[in-house]
Amino acid sequence: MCLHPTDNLSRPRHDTKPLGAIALGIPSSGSLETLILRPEASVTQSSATPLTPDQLAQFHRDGFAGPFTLYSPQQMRDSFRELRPRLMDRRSSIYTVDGKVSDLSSIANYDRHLDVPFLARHICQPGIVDRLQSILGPDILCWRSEFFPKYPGSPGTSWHQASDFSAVTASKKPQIEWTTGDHFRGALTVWTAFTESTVENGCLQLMPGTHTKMYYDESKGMGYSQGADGNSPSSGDSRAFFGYDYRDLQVESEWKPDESKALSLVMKPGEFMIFWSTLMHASHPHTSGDMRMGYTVRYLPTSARIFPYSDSLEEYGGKASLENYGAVLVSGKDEYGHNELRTETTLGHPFTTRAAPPCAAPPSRPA
Ligand SMILES: O=C(O)CCC(=O)C(=O)O
Repeated sequence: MCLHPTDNLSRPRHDTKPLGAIALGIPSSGSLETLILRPEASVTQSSATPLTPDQLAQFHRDGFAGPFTLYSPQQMRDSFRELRPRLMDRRSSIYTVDGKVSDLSSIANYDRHLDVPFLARHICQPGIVDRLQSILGPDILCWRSEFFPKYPGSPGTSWHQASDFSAVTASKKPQIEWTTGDHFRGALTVWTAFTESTVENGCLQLMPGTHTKMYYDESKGMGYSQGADGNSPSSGDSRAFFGYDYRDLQVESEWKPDESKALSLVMKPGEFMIFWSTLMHASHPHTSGDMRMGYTVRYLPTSARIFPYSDSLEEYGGKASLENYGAVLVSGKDEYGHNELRTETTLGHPFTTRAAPPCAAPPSRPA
């Protein structure tokens, strides 16, 4: 029998917030990862931090788990201060357009874990990967990472769901495909607060329990238009989706997201949430002073196919070749061989693959 270590830390506290939202302000569990500031430290030796049975049950019911603490606020602030100038240097990034780095679109924010050492370590952090093992089983790939900055005056991110991520692509082809059971959809998203994340600076919002039904039909596709508006929530505040309008995908044209069910995830720097990309999610507009930075990493089981139909990315008004792209094996083994893998960054920093737990949970997801 496989026993999970007892987690004696409390579940998130739910506080009432304006707009009918709920703030999750308390880090719920998990030991602090203290290895992040040591450049080549081996992280495979740290003790396991799987989801507890209660957290896993809540994850299946609600489609999310967390927040969990990965770095202390001070570690995160220090790391992000060092990281910001490094992010501006895209010479080693894998995406280029016509010989130049694609810096005009959101593609420029993609997959910097493939060149930036801090991010290369981040995607493999045991505090993240152990919890993903509880959901996906032992064999896990990092598909993609992306930054979601919000600056003062930025609109909120529109409510949306993503299953195969085809809606934003010019080809309208799925970017990912599950091969093991048609009830699996989407990617597991790990959203880490690299700064304070508050209602005022645009924190993430989630709608519990919406991950098992798609309210958007990605096969309809959306046209890209810089500055396009997004779906307007009942509060009437400003929302957009980086040049796309998710209302174009609505299965029912008159439907509106029921924001009375939304949670607002107030998080400290260094905390993270895990949620299905098929969970309805959004963020508040930024109405205060300091920028908010979220870093999203998307994970899949090794059985999934990544970019099965394309050798380039064309979305968000940009286009870039995938010739240098590779998924990263963050846990276990890849017995499928469906995808190109990268074992090190473009600068030669090796990725750390977490060993499968002795009693690995099978991939699990309610139909
Ligand atoms: O941070 C945001 O505003 C949106 C994040 C998001 O859509 C995602 O992580 O998938």
